[in-house]
Amino acid sequence: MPDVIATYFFIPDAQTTPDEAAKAICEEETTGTWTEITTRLSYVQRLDGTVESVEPSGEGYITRIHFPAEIFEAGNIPQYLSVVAGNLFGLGRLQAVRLLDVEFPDVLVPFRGPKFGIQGVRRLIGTKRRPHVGTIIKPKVGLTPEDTARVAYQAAIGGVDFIKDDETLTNQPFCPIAERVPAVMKALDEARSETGRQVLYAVNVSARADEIAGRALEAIELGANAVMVDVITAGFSALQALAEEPAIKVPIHVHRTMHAAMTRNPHHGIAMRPIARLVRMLGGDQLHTGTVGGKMGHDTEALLEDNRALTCACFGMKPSFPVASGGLHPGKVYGELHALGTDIVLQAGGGIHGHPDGTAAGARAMRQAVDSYMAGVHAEEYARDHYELERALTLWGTG
Ligand code: CAP
Ligand code: MG
Repeated sequence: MPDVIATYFFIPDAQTTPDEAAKAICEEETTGTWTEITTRLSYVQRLDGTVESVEPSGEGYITRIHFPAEIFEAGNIPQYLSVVAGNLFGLGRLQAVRLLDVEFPDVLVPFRGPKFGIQGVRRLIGTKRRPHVGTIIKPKVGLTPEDTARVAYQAAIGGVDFIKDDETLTNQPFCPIAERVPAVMKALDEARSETGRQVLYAVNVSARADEIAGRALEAIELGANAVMVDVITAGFSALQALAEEPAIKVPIHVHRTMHAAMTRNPHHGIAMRPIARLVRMLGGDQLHTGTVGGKMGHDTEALLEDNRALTCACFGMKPSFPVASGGLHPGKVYGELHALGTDIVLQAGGGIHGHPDGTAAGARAMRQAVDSYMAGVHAEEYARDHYELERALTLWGTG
């Protein structure tokens, strides 16, 4: 049976050679510990891991480690992570260690992947090639259900394709799902009667593991046409519970808040790539992966590879829609699309609701910026006869 192959960057401590460090990771995550033991029996050896390679890389080394597939309980994601991303991060013999990527054999991927994927979401919205424009209801928290619906209506008539709750809004008393969802969906129906366009609203259903599927079903019964989960804080199993619930027949938008605690340090933690692979395997239809010019830190080359992990042909799964979000506004659209391509969701919260003429104008400005890119016209030129875009570029520029 093929192995699971994990790739790590590491910096050994002063007393440890690179080979000893790689061996320590391998043993800790398979059948070893810090010392020889009297209870080891010869037949356990079939589960020993192997170090395939250790190569110098920058301030440290990169190693590929093979874990026998038999160690993994097929379909049990928490257990997979306990092996490839477990105790190793705390090993004293390593100054730093980062999980860069992980490859699973088919036998350990009994998951169906995204129900909708890029083409499925495009069919719901009615697009073929152009990037989708999304927005996040802002302020993050605090609006009443009625005012949330009012902001959603303005974004919809302005031309967004997708609206989501922010990552910290769930079911607080000031804006309960039972009131927020009907109000927003009524507003989107009104917008649709004016524009003829379907807009998805992703309700943040992040909750306790034993409540999340029920909360999603409640939101869908109330009319929600998409759901959202904060996959790091709620857990990968929460995403799996949503994706594998047959009655949940709407796209799943995956937010990654808390990811930067693991992904940001280039020497220690977990890179975005393994996270992206897991989210796609487990059924995320859309996933935030970052921007090339937004407010969060970014590494364009790594981001392109992370997006490829979402969209490449693998396991016969549908591709997940990469989401570029965080500090975006109409002046940044060209740079994002030029770098990332058009099979992308461009999301703007402040970049739409901060438009001087309000949310609908902000949405129009984002759509105009996308249309200018698709027409091969620079935004500044396009803005000459597109007032909302011109106002946005005057306020925020194009940098
Ligand atoms: C963006 C956002 C998203 C970030 C998350 C926020 O709002 O709603 O959560 O995009 O970052 O709360 O910051 P703005 P990432 O458009 O107003 O910045 O997508 O990198 O996970
Ligand atoms: Mg947010």
